[in-house]
Amino acid sequence: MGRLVVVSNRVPAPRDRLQPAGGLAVALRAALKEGSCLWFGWSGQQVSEKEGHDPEVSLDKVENVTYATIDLTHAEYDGFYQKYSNGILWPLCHYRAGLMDYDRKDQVIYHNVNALFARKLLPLLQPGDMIWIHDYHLFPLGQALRDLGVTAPIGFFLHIPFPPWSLMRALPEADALLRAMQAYDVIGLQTEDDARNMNDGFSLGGVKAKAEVFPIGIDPDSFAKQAEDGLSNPDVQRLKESLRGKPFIIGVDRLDYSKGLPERFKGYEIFLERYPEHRGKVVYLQVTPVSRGNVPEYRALRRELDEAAGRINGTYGDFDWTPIRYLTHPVPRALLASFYRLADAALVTPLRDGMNLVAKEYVAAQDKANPGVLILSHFAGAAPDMEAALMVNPHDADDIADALHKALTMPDGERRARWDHLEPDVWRVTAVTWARDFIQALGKARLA
Ligand code: GDG
Repeated sequence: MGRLVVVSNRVPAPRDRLQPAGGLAVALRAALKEGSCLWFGWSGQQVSEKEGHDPEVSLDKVENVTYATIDLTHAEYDGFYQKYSNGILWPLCHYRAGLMDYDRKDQVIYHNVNALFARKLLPLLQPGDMIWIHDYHLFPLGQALRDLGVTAPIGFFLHIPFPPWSLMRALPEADALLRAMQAYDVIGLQTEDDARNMNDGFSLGGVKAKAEVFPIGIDPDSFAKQAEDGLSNPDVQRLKESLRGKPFIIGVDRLDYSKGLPERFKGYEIFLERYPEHRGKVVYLQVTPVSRGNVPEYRALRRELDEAAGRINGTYGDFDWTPIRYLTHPVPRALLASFYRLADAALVTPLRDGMNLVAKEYVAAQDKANPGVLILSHFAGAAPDMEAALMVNPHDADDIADALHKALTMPDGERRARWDHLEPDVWRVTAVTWARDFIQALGKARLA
């Protein structure tokens, strides 16, 4: 097998390179035990504008992976990352055209940065390489590389949803973006719906390209082990003691409007109102690390959630009981796994989500003799394979409230039966099978 070249907006920070913390890094490490790999992307650093900005590539080799990164200027970061990727493509792909803040200037910067990535990557390429590009920041990168004469197989994977074409067309350059996707030999999406939507776009535009489904997963064995091993950690013990045997609900989401958090808080509020027997007992821990804090919608969401958590705690709380424990900073991964294991129920209620790995992590972390209940949105990419969860419509706070009551009063037999149905898929579709299947498809494209 030739060398794999991975391109994503961000590459793991130096401190995460020896011990990859999760996701893509873990999947690639497992899939690439033997081969070598180049991982190219933005360093995460912004530098001041200089005349004729031409960033240097900085290289760092850790085991079989060479990390190659470039800095972006403030203007590139703003136009490419904040505005076009996260202020336009992200809301649109999550079916929220109304939140799109479109400006043609940002589109130009987006394409310039994609062209810059192509130019900086080109001299690093070797004969026999396969290139795997990730996510919406880099839709046109394949075409930009082809424009420079690259003939290697190039694949693209979209981690987030792809909406129906009638909605995607709200993007002024939607047709052009899809035409550029012809540069890819393999296009991967998370779900059948996403692939169908993109293929509809291709066929309506008379474009020759095909999207296929490569669902992403986690590393369930190591996650399960982490969850169990972590139980003796003093911080996990501290959480356990603070619960004093009371029912415990967990939610873990980046602070993002796609995750359905205001609706979820409202659902919890209705639950406390409608089922007073849980008052003074149940504890709901919501871990919501702040992300993209400079994008206005995210700042507004944070204010809304601060207010809702304050209102719920103020209204229902007591001097010895806090209904919501709401954190806006991250919790270390080793603790999080064991927190899931202690939780009687998990709330995973995105309005739209490419996959949602938290749902899979929660299932993997459970004690099979006494598993907790997953409450899952119909609109997570994970939903079609996890219908044994308590499925909810995340827009319907009453539905969430009733599901919470049902989860906390569910007979043991039903809880175990539901988990028994969920478990096999979490172990069948993993980060490793995802990366392996995609890389195999790309390898075949080379031979075709
Ligand atoms: C995108 C797509 C798709 C969260 N808080 C903490 C923490 N996390 C970890 C979770 C999980 C990861 O972050 C989040 O993954 P998700 O899949 O849930 O969501 P996105 O970040 O939106 O990811 C998504 C994914 O890409 C992969 O293709 O599934 O649909 O939107 O692993 O555990 N980890 C730690 N502390 C936290 O406070 N350590």
